[in-house]
Amino acid sequence: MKNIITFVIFALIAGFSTILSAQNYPFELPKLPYAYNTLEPVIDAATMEIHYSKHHAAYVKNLNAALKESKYESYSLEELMLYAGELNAAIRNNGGGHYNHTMFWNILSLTSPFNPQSEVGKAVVSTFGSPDTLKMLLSKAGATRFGSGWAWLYVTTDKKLAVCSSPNQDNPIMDVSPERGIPILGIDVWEHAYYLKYKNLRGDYLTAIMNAINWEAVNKNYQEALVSPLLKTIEKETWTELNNFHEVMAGTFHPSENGDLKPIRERSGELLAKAKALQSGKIPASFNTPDIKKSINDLVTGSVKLDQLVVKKADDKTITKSLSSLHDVFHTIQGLCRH
Ligand code: MN3
Repeated sequence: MKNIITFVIFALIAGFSTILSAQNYPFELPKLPYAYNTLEPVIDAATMEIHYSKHHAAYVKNLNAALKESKYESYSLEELMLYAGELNAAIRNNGGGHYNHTMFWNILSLTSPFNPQSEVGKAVVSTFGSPDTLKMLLSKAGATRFGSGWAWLYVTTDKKLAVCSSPNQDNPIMDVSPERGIPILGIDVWEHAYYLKYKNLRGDYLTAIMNAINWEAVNKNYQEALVSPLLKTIEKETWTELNNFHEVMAGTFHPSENGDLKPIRERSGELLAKAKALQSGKIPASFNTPDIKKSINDLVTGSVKLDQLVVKKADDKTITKSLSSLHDVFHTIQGLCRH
């Protein structure tokens, strides 16, 4: 019975989550939620038609071609964003293009004004002071992005609102982005988004489009981002001290599984130093629990013991056992490795 209830709750949550997170290969061009001329005069019908039916369609087609028979065929669109740093340029650029444009069509409207009573409205006012200040910051981010790219309003891992821009088809979900979080409003500043109507005047396009934001859709994106498991994943992936410990753990434990104890005999002191740094560093909010704190303390205790065994030149079997139990403790924090 409990399993059934859990399943039903999970299915409900999954059903409410964004369309994007459910997407998998082969990806499809989503239906445009309005006619090509709906956003006139801010975006003219010709620009909208070319942007959607040529540019976005090409991203989807090229993404599928690049993914075909690659090891990334099984990745969701969000997973492709998360691990963009290891993707080839075709998957990264076309995957980003598909993700970003799918959001872009949905956050535009001439009939959904800013609502200070909405959840995102309250957050915008408390973060930026007013919607006009936010619009100014977004316009500035878009105007100062050299070449092609995007301006973003996104939810940080601390669940705050922030503004940034990205080059090409990158976005803040990507591990290659200096600013990390979940985008809830993205403005395309590629020339193909405005050149037919605004020519070289990107600033005029930005001023106009700030008054064509679908704030109801942004509010929905905001509320979904706050509870998204993706946000917690990004939070963990940006936990520097954990990543540093992981790097030494992976570089010593995996060779030991194949009987090679040289790496741990050389790096046990380094592993201990990384464990201590993890203990004294800031724990991200979602991970700041008594269980995780205990595991981190256990990591330090275990690393001290392991380092002492290495110093005393203990035999391979003893070292392997100590490292293996340390690895088990690590995974109560880290979760399962992706590789
Ligand atoms: Mn575009």
